[in-house]
Amino acid sequence: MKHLLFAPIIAAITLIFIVACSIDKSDKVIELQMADTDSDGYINLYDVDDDGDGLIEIRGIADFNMVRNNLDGTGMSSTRGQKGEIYGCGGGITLEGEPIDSCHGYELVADISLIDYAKWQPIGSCSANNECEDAFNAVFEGNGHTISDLSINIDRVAFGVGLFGAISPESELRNIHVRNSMVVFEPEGEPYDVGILVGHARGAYIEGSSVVGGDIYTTAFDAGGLIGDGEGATVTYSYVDVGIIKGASEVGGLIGGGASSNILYSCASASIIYGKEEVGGLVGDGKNAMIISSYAVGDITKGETAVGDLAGEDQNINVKDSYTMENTQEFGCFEMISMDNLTPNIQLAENIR
Ligand SMILES: [Ca+2]
Ligand SMILES: [Ca+2]
Ligand SMILES: [Ca+2]
Repeated sequence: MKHLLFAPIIAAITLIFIVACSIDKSDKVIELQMADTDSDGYINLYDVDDDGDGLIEIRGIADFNMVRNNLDGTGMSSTRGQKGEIYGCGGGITLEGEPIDSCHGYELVADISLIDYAKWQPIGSCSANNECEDAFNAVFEGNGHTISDLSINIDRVAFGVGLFGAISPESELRNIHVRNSMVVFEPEGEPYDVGILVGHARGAYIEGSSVVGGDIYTTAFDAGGLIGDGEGATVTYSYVDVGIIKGASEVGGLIGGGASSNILYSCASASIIYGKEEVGGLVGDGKNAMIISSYAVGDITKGETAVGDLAGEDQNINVKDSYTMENTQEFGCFEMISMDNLTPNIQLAENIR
C-alpha cells in the first residue's frame, strides 16, 4: 500500500516535466525563428532561405503547393506566375566562395504526405508534346525526404503527368523519395509522358531519387516508373520498385522514352511492365542511350515488338556493367544496389552532366 502514497507525487512530477518540456520546446521554436542562421540580416521567421544556399525551404504541403506558382524557384509565391516573396534569398556562399544573393530552386526540410489530395495536379506542364514553357525550371533538392501517397487521376489529354508534370532541360531533381503512388491517366485521344516522379524531363538531371510502391495505368506514349519522357536526360543513383506499369508504347521501369539518355548506377523493378511497342525493364526506348552499372530486376516485360528485359528499342545503345536479374521476390532494387557495393562515383556523374 505504501507505493500508493507516492502515486500523486509521481503524477505531479510527470505533469511538471511535461509542461516544462513543452515550454522549453516552444521557447526553442521562437529562439530558432528569431535567429539569423545565415547572417544575412533576415531572421529565420522572415527568411525564405534560412541556410542561405539559394534553395527556398519547403516545410510542408502548403509550401509544396506554392512551387507551382513560381516554376523558376526565384521566390515563394502564393499567386500563379508571380515571383513572390524573396526576403533573404541566399545569404551564404558557394563552394567556390562566391556570395549567393538569389534563389534558384527549392529544398524539402520535412517529409510530405499528399493523402488529402485525391487528385494531385502535377507541378509544371507542357502544352503539347515538346512545347513546355510552363515546365518547372529550377532545382528541387529533396534532402532525402519522402513524398508519400501521391494519387493522380486525369481524364483529359495532357502532356506531362507525375508528381512533377514537366521539367525543363536546365532542371535538377535530387534526393527525392516518392512512396505509395497511384497514377491513372487514360483519356480519349493521344496523351504523352507519364512518370511517377516526373512526366516530361527531356535533357534534365535526376540524382539520388526513388519511387517505391505504386502503379501506373495509362494510355499514354512514354510511360516510366521514374520518368515518362526522359530523352537526353541523365539519371544517376536512382531506383524504382513498383507494381504495374501499363502504357501505350515506349514503356520502361525507370524511363519510358529514354532515347539518348544517360542512366548510371540505377535500377528498376516492377511486377509487370507492358505496352505495345518498345517495352523495357529499365528503359522503353533506349536508342543511343548510355547505360552504366544499372539493372532491371525480373523478367517482367510484355509487348508486341521491341521488347527487352533491360531496353525495348536498343538501336545503337551503349551498355556497360548492366544486367537483368530474374528474381523479383527475393531482391528489390534497393537490395541489388546495396549488394553490388556500388561506390558512389559523383565525379563520373558530374562529367556526364
Ligand atoms: Ca537569414
Ligand atoms: Ca535553403
Ligand atoms: Ca537567407
